[in-house]
Amino acid sequence: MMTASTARAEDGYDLWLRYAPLGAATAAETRIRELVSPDDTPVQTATRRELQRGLRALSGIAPARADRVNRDGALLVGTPASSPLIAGLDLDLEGLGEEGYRIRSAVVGGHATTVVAANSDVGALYGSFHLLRLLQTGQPLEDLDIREAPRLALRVLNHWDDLDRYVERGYSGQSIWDWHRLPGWLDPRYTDYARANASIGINGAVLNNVNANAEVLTPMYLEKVAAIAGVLRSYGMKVYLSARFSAPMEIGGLATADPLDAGVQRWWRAKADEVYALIPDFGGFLVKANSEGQPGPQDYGRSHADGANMLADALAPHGGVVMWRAFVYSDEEPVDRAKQAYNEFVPLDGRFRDNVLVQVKNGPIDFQPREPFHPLFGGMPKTPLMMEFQITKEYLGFSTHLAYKGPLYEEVLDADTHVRGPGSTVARVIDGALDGHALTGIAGVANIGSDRNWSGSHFDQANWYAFGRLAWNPELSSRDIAVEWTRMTFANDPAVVEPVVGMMMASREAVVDYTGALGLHHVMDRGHHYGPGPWVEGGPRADWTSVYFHRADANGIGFDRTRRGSDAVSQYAPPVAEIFDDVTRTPEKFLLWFHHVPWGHTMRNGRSLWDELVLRYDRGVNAVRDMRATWAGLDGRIDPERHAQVAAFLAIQQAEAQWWRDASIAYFQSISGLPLPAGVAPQAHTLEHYKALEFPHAPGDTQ
Ligand code: GCW
Repeated sequence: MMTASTARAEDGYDLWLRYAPLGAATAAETRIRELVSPDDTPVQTATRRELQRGLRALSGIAPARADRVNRDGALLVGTPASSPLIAGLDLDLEGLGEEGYRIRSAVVGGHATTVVAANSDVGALYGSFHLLRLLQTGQPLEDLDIREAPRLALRVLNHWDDLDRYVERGYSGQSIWDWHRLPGWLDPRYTDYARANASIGINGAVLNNVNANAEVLTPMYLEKVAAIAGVLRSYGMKVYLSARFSAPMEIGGLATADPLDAGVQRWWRAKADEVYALIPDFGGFLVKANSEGQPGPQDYGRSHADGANMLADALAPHGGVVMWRAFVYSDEEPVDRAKQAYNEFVPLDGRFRDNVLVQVKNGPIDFQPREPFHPLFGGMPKTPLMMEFQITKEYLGFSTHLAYKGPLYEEVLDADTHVRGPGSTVARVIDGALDGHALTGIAGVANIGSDRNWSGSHFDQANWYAFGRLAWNPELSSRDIAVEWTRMTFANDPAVVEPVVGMMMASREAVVDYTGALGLHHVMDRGHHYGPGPWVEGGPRADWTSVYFHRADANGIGFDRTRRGSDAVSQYAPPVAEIFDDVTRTPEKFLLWFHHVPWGHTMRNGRSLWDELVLRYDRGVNAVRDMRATWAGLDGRIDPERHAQVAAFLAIQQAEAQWWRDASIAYFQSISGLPLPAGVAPQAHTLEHYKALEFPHAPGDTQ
């Protein structure tokens, strides 16, 4: 059946801000008749415009604009400073900080009114987006009494975007930053990007790749950066840049980048002054140093703290921060790669300046479909630790596979580090509650590009959305977020919401199953990381191969990280370490992450490990087949353009899941020498066939 909304052509550009018309009954019940909101600052203007746009589209009728409340059904927005009416209400706005807000049903001037009140314009903007979300998701506007404030201070996207618009690990077109035409041409996309981010509370963006080019710090580029900052500012967003540690040599003509060299320190101070003269609210620098070939303080025998502090001192007079990445592993170090960041950084705890955050990936290896939480969370109590999640799906099927990462984020945030007893969750480490840090943050490696639908696929928009919502409140449920997103992105109809949310919630586990379950990791093909490659060995470094990580041999499989092995388990607090050290207590989802076990190891369900692994591959493929069938059943309930693309991508995913399954089984069977469990179909081709496949132009191949 075609309804009015499914008849609209949709290409995904509007994201979750489609403001699709509400049904007549809902529109009549929730209609805002009058809008009273200030319009004196850029943020106020942005807020008012968004409300007008949203309210008009949702209800079909534009609200009247007024300076005071004249009728029932009014919406009053502002701060005590911007609105005498709000000041007169004497609302309790304490504890909301600069970004929080209240939404209240009240009687103003004798009229039923919805009030969005905050301490700052940005808070009122966030509150307005929240109100629009209530309307979009079909909530009643009665008896509202909402108090919201973000749990984390810095909620930023990391764009791995190069200045030539190549996006490292990007699967959605080119960089949205059109550097060549900047600053003269401000693509309207920048505004829509900022709107989308503000709607979920993201308040910062690192514009360029952590594998940084120093040129972004030259005057020509800083002018372009300032132009972007000008657009983002109206939506409460700050810009940050990735700083290349050797910039003083590359663009400053110095002979060294030694952080203890006075000339180098002067250079960075002058550079910071120059940046802030152009961008007074510049956020600061993100740095990847001494990692995967990037320059850093260790090139001069200095520590990560020396490097971070030197930059922190340059930024401090202006209020900027340094986000120093902990994603480091040495190319000589024979130590288990999973242990290296912890070994490097824990001794530096307490040695960083106040305006430094150490940014830690969610797990100790690298954004795999499943990893245990990084042991640095809880391991550096004196240092604010920032979470780094990947939103782009480097290891979860690029943009064609449907994999909702909300459950992955949730699993990590909810993980209990036990460092201060039970309840010491990763969420409470990063929100500062556990160790009393006020400077807190979270970063997501963006999946945004020049594709019309921004993220490469319609469902990948949900990962951007979920990241933002969890950045605001890391204790939200990923299912609730999926419901919200589905209602706004597709429809409020339960016949759409239930199946779509069901698909989303099962999707990440499906990817885990068909790429390698039970704690397997880093088994993808080399370089571009597209498709299976459990056979990958040799090359420049052992810890870039698959065999290093799965360690499969005739006897068994898995990386022994117990006390008898690499002892990575001891980097966790004792109650956690004991569990991970004990094969009978380790959650089976992490079995092969922490243990090398015989192929015949008995799983909790009584099956052998080998049989279970094979059945998991099948389970993953079957889950994709089910998603496809579910989606096919939604034909006619979703607009045809988006429905068709999702359907085509699911077909790709099914074929690739089968490929992952077949190739992986072929490889592991060549090692285990065991027969497939009864009833399991053999793989379609020989192992040699899968090993010979090459993808010379797959995204990520050339860089
Ligand atoms: O995930 C890996 C990627 C690299 C990336 C690196 C990092 C930006 O394969 O492309 O480089 O991690 O996070 O620094």
